[in-house]
Order: sequence, then C-alpha cells, then structure tokens
Amino acid sequence: MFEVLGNRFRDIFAGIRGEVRLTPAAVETALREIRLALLEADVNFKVVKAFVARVRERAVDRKVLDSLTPAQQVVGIVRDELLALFGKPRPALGGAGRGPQVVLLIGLQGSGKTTTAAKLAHWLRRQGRRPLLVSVDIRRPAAVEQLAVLGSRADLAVHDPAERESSAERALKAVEKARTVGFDTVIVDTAGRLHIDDALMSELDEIAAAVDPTERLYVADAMTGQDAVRSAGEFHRRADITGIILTKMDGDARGGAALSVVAVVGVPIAFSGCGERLEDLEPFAPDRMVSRMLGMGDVLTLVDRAEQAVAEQQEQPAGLPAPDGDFTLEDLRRQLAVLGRMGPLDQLLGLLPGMGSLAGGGAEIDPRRMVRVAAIIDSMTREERRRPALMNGSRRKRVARGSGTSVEEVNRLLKQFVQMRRLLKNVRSGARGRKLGARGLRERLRIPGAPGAGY
Ligand SMILES: Nc1nc2c(ncn2[C@@H]2O[C@H](COP(=O)(O)OP(=O)(O)OP(=O)(O)O)[C@@H](O)[C@H]2O)c(=O)[nH]1
Ligand SMILES: [Mg+2]
Repeated sequence: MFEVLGNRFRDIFAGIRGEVRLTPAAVETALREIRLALLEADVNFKVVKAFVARVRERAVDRKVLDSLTPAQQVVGIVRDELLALFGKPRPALGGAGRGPQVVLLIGLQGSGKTTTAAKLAHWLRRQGRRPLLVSVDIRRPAAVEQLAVLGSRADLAVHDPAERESSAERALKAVEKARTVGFDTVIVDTAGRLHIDDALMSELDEIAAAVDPTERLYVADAMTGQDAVRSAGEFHRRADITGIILTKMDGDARGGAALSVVAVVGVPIAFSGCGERLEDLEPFAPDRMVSRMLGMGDVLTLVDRAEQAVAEQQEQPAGLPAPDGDFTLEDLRRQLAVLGRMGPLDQLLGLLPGMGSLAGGGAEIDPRRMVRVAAIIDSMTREERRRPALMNGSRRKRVARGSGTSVEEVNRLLKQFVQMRRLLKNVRSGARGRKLGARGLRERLRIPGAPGAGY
C-alpha cells in the first residue's frame, strides 16, 4: 500500500535535508519531483495540479520558513495537504436512528462487495453490534450462496430464505427479521454490473425505496486506479452515495484511487479493505495512510492490531512469570500465536518505521514453519519451556518425536531462542536497542520460521 509514493517521498525529503534555507529554487525542484511522484502513483492530474499549487503557496511563506528546517517544513506541508485530500474525517458508519440501520453495498462486478459485506459484519460484531447479512444478488446463481458460505464460516447471521423473491423483497424481509429478532444493522450485498447502467440504477432504486438505507456505500477496487474514481463519480451523479469503501488496497502499490477519489467525487472514504481475510477491513484513517505514505511507518495500526490479536487470544492466563522474569519459551509460544493472528509478517514490517523498505525484501514467514516451531514448544513440559537449560539430549529427542520434527530442528530453535533472549535483554536495557536500527535488529533477531532462520 503506497509503497511507490513512500519511496519517492523518502527520496525527495532526503534530497532537501542538506539545504540550509528553503530557497525558491529548492522548493521548485522538490515540487517538480512531488508532482511526478503523484502522477506516477496514478493520482488524478487535476488533483495533482491543485496539490502542487497549495504546497508551493505555503512553502514560500516566510514566517513558516524560518522556524523549521527546510526538510521538516516541506514534510509538514506535504503531510497537511495529503491529509486535506482525504477531506474531513467521518464516522465509519453513520449513527443509528430508529429501527435497524441499513447499509447498502453497491459497486461494479468483482469490486469486492460480497467479501466486504462479510468483513463489515465481522467488524460490527467486534464493536458489539448485531449485524444481519443479506444478499439480494439474485442474478448470479452462486452469489447468494457465496455470502451464506462466508457468513457461516465466521458464524455471522445471514438472512437466506428459500422462497424466490425479488431483490427488494429480500432486502425488506431481512430488515423485518432484524426488527423482530433484534439485529441492529442489516448489510445488503447487491449484484454487480460491468457498467453503471439503467437496469442497475432502477434495481437499486427499488431496493432503496423498500428499505430506506442509512448508508449507501460504493465499493470500489483500488487497484483499478482512476477507473475506480470515474465509476464512483458517475455513480454518485446518478444516485447519491454516502461513502466509499476502497478494496484491494493490499494489491495497490500506487494509491492513486485513494488520493483522488475524495477530491474528485466529493464523498469520504469510509473503510479500506486490505486483504481477503475477514479481519482485513479498517475504518479509513487518513492520518495513518499519510504517515504510511511518507515512509514514517504506522505504529498506531501496528499497536491496534497487536492489541486486537491479544484480546482475541482465548488462551488461559499466562501463568506465573518465570523465576527471573526472563523471556521464556512460553512467551515465544504466545507471541507466535499472536503473530499468526496479526497477518503476514511482511505486511506487519511495512507498518514499522523504517521497515518499509525491508518489507519487499522477502521477509515473509512461512506459516507451516511457524506451526513446526509451535509444535516443538507444545511438546515440551511447562518446566522445560521456562528453563530451556533443562533440555538435555534425551529430552530433545523426546520433544522431536512428540512434535514430529527432528532433533536438529529442536536444537536450532533452542539456539535461536537463546540468541533472541540475549537480544531482548539488550533492547530492554536500552543500551543497544537504539543503535541497532531496523536491519541490525532483523539480522540479529532471526524469527523462527522466517527464511534464513534455518527453519
Ligand atoms: N487482495 C484482496 N482481495 C480482495 C479484497 N476484497 C475482495 N477481494 C477479492 O476480490 C474478489 C471479488 O470479490 P467479491 O466480494 O466476490 O466481489 P463482488 O463485488 O461481490 O463481485 P460480484 O458479486 O460478482 O459483483 C474475490 O476473489 C475476493 O477475495 C481485498 O481487500 N484484498
Ligand atoms: Mg458479490
């Protein structure tokens, strides 16, 4: 997400870091590069033009000029203006009125409506809400079933009557059911079309007339860049939308749709989808997007995800701390479980400041290897996990047999664990942690299961 821009901005800011004063010439050079970077990222050209003009106007303002270093000044202005591109922040979902809230998801074929419907229900449930899903896509034979399968896999309620009814009837019955059973939100997944045409519009009109939606969210595939912006705009002209959900942000290195759509269409982005899993939907957070874009990482997102993963973990309490309060294999085991819930490691690395460039460097963790490491730890006794020094030859053999791995693998894990623990001690004491930097940390802290870690 935003890798292209992130890299370019980093270079641009590095280029002016050495300047003592921000001369008009230096400003112009930076602006030219910013303009190119945005165009390369597939940002709408009118948006780019206005953006550059605003940054120029502010960058030559003398008062600001003297109080900051040139690089800081430009970063600050670019940051503000990028934020402005996303418009005013909006609540992820509009507040509920009387009766169940109805969220209509609309968009072109394959944009991710059905996936997003399930993700949204999952997200709402996490907020303590009671969502009900309904597909009104009666055109494509497998569409209704697709949502039913997604829903049942995650134990989400889906309204799926056997009767043959029109789209509007299906939606209306779902809302009635929500009212009687006590669901507070109905998410309506609609049929996609290749183009926005009259048939689509009249079908949506009918559904909207039947259920009076609180939100009409346009689901757009971010990977289609300016096409997504155009279709959202066209749609908004024909029928008002209240928000946009940008999907497949994970596959969109450029970010052109995200940066243009609010300015062009005039409707805020409500959520962004960044993967195929249910968890991969986030309320759109402009400030996080911008810090990610500026190569400053996104520690907030990382912390949130970590907290969420920990909260979800339904394991028994950690037990007593190890005798010396040290990092133990039990801690490592818990961390593996948490990591597994947080998503692919390369994605997570991208969220850490300075780690962005590493993320593309093949730091993927093979989940199967992580499973083996977990199996090894699981095969140890509690005492062994807390005092790995107990692991003599015969214990290692037993654990290898019990976990279906080999003695070599057990040896390797124990060795890495000792290294990890040493490193953590250093980091905690603060002596080396600061100096080590991202690369040093990664080299030293070989995460079990990562390539090059020997597993
Ligand atoms: N990588 C990635 N894939 C996604 C995301 N959202 C949806 N997809 C994938 O996009 C494809 C289409 O998703 P659907 O949810 O079926 O799209 P739809 O809009 O309901 O499609 P129609 O009902 O045919 O109009 C599926 O393979 C999804 O897994 C996302 O955020 N990231
Ligand atoms: Mg669908």
